[in-house]
Amino acid sequence: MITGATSGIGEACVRRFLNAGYKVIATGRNRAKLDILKEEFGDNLLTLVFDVRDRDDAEKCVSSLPEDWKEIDVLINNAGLALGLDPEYQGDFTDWDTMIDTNIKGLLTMTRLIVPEMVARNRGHVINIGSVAGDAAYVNGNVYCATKAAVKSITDGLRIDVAHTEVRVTLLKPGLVETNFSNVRFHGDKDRADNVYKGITPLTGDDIADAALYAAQAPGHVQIAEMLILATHQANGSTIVRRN
Ligand code: NDP
Ligand code: 8X3
Repeated sequence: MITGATSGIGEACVRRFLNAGYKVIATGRNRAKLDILKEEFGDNLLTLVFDVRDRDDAEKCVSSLPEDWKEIDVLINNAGLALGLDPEYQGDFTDWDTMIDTNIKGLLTMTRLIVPEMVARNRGHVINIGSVAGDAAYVNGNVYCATKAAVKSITDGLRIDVAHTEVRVTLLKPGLVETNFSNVRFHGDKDRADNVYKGITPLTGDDIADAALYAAQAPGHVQIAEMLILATHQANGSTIVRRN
């Protein structure tokens, strides 16, 4: 099951896991995009339309899964976003709420809905998409960075809480990945979004999907706890060396 499967890293994960022979439950808000994926991939793909912030709807969708789709081997908690890049003292309340509700509470909702069945079966894997932004705050990153720091703590906490089982827990921390992320962050300001990736070869969604698949396909006794994946000219959340 992959959340936020309609774009970027999530969509790349859908393709990678399907091509590796998994059956995939793609979840997202964009029904039209999910329908296009369904048309492309057919019976090995099941789609669920819900917003991860809507707990009741998420629960309803998960419990509506057909019997032969109920055993989830891998949950990729990917749905998330940044909104704004402003000093904390000038931040937008609505943007803050949306980031916190999606990146933290949405991820927790999906974990709470899916992991009990993994624990009961003594098998499963949760892959959370954190970020280099969670390692340390960068200029004007404040609340987004905080949500990804929370994802790190939540992931570590889950790993502790399922350590008596065969369930594995992985945190992937990408750096700059060229997706729709910056368009969303800058509320559709394309020039500002394009600037984020100027002078550097950014990662792609496929690069992160490769890491997710590697973690999922590691032998059962191997738990890839955490991976920081950066473009070659990015050293951390703040240090990016760009070509002129
Ligand atoms: P995209 O904007 O391309 O994709 C984000 C996906 O999340 C979309 O499918 C979007 O759906 C979905 N989504 C957002 N909010 C919700 C919601 N409330 N309910 C359900 N789905 C939702 O960005 P990325 O692929 O880059 O982002 C994926 C994840 O990777 C995020 O968690 C992001 O923080 C993280 N990340 C991204 C990095 C980057 O540089 N791009 C680096 C590090 C981490 P919709 O189209 O409906 O909005
Ligand atoms: C996304 C990467 O550096 O834009 O989490 O925050 S960054």
